[in-house]
Amino acid sequence: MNRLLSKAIAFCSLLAVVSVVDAAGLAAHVTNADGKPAADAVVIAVPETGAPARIGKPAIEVVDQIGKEFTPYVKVIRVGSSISFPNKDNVRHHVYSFSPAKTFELPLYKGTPAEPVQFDKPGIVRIGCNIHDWMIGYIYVAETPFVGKTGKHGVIELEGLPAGHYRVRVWHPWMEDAEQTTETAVDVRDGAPTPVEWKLKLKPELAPRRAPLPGEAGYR
Ligand SMILES: [Cu+2]
Repeated sequence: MNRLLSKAIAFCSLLAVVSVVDAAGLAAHVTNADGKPAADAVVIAVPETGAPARIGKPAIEVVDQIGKEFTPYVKVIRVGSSISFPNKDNVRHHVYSFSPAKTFELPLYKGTPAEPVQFDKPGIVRIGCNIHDWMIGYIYVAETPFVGKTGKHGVIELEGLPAGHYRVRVWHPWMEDAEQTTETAVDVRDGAPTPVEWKLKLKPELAPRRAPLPGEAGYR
């Protein structure tokens, strides 16, 4: 066999291995108690065998303030990542959190604060604004790179998981039961994504999330 051909064959078999590894994944489907899709549900997969693969690096992410709302409402990051909180409104905001996973404060400001905030502990960080009480958002700081949140159809596909045993759980800002009660053992194999489903009891939101419209009752 000539050398070029054997190199080509070696390259193709490498591609085959990579595509098989990439094929393993989880397809999560989350609904409320009535079976309606639950958006903004965070799905977390923790490998049972060995340490989580170091995929990518902690990053600098963004949570905007637009129209007196945090956007996105739920932000998912890996532990060690940082978030910048640019204010895109023409009023000042005062962003804070009292959550044990990260207590911080960005006193009244416009524009982008100079320093992003680093999240170095896993957990849930509830953020608010001192001026606009309805402004609430959540940051889910995950201990694993295998994490994502559902879209409006209540579905999230986690891709690129090494095949193996995982403890998989779900969190939603309005869930009644503790996050730990949702944990389930899942065997992820190469091939089609392994399905996992949850039906969550969700509380009605305690406070209206949208800013009141001009002329409507409510504070500004
Ligand atoms: Cu505000």
